[in-house]
Amino acid sequence: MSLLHTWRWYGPNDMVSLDDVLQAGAKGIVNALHHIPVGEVWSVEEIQKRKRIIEWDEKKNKARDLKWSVVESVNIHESIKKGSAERDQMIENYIQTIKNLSECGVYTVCYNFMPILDWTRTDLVYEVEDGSKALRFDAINLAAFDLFILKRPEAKDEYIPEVIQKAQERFDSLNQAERELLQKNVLAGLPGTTDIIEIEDFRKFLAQYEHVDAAVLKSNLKYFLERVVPEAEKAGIKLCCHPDDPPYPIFGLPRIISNEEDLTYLTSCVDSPSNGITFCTGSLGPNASNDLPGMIKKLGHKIHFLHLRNVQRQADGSFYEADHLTGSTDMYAVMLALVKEVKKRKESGRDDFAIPMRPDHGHQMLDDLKKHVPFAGYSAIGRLRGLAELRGLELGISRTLESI
Ligand code: CS2
Ligand code: MN
Repeated sequence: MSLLHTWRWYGPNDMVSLDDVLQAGAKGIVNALHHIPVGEVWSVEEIQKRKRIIEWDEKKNKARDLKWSVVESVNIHESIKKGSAERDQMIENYIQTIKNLSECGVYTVCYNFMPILDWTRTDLVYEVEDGSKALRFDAINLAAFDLFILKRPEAKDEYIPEVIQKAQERFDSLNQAERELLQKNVLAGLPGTTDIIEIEDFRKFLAQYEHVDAAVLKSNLKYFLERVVPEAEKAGIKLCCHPDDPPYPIFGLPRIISNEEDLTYLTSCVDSPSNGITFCTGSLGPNASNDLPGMIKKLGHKIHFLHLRNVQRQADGSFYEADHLTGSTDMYAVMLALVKEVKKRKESGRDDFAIPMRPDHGHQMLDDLKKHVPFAGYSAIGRLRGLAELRGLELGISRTLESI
């Protein structure tokens, strides 16, 4: 098998231990220094400290069979996305951080370019058929939050009358506690933190994006890449941009990494092996017109990091996170395209054929249902199941292709 099987680990406070990760069969750790505020330089000392925690087993006094393979994420400071005054300083800091990572031997760096929020869901404990719990995005609940809780003035012009009507009915049917929970769910979701944005702050942040439409955000992405990618290339760093989740604008905020055209724009901003993609099937999946295996065929050579998970699309634009092999995305076709990409890389002599892959989120299930899960989507057993299924699928496809 050739993909590098990895696991997102949130650091010493994670509910899943590094010994658990080893039992899950992962070889690589995906980690970030979440305690350092966005925009500040990650010092060599801080990086080394974390690397040692991951790679060295103090109790046994020997190396663990785990490497810190990917940084997810060195987040992009809002000034870079908005194009505001501070951005040049923030870009300089970003460059220093990736140089420091390179000095410590960590070479793959994920980021995203979503304004203000990371992924957005309305329900973090949606019960699926088998009793396990998943993350869900309910399009009507989102509109209800936008129109009647956030009360964004432009919102009423952005939804069609039918959705506004349904959102009104939904809002009326929710009691106060349910409304508060909806607000909390929507405004959570910055990976690695348990912070929830205050609604007043969210309104302020939104106002700062008033003049940033998709064209401006795109040119700000280009500005960033033109300055950072050459330095990344010199340092041997592979940057990889994670797509928007969900893959369309919400709250009037532009989202520019949502489909094949966007990913093509991203990679064409600066043509370099250091300017790549985090291919997240779960983030691209809610848009039915995203042909995921087709995108891998065209853009596969630019993929530096893989997030594999499935979503089940629902009629009104809602979706929930399904099991890894079932749902609206044909995971077999995705894996087949990936195995072929690995083969192509091997044949052309590329040394980065072992693309790091992680099962993105997983369901909260079995014993984990009794536990407190600080980071939604990141309990152990659902991801263990996901990784096992994906690894089996990969093994089956690779062995079959080799034998015919
Ligand atoms: C992640 C992303 O938890 C997740 O879904 O895949 O949110 C990811 O951490 C960031 O967007 C990447 O910068
Ligand atoms: Mn992802």
